[in-house]
Amino acid sequence: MSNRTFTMIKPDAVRAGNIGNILQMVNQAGFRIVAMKYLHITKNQAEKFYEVHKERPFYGELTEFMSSGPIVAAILEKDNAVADFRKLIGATNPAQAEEGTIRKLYAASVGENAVHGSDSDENAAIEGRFFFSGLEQF
Ligand code: 3AN
Repeated sequence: MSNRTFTMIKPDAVRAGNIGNILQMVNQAGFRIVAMKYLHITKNQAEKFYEVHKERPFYGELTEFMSSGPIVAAILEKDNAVADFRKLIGATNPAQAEEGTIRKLYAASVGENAVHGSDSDENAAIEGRFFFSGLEQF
């Protein structure tokens, strides 16, 4: 069990003005920010990031959406980071997300669901490296 996860505040949540609210929930849940940046990725970069989903029917929609506006990308640290962060964000489909979770509060649909959270320690490391060099992690 590693103590880091990777997250993105997605374009829908950025557009809705929820960066501050979401970061406050992340901090209050005990996560420390190891690395963070605000950037607008290209469609090509989104396709690389989500390559594991390439065969899924929503791949085009997902990569179009993720490159539709700026995002906040971050590496977070806490004991049991991956599992605890997924608990904090709630189910992929906000209609099934528990009360008080980030997606319940701020996500509109399964496609535009406000935040990303890594699903394993291995993917957390891969995703963190996609956005941040060693010099950008503190
Ligand atoms: P999670 O982000 O909760 O791990 P995954 O890994 O199943 O969910 O899906 C990756 C991303 O693909 C989700 N965050 C969501 O934005 C998008 N996605 C998943 N299912 C759908 C769907 N049926 N239609 C559109 N987008 C979807």
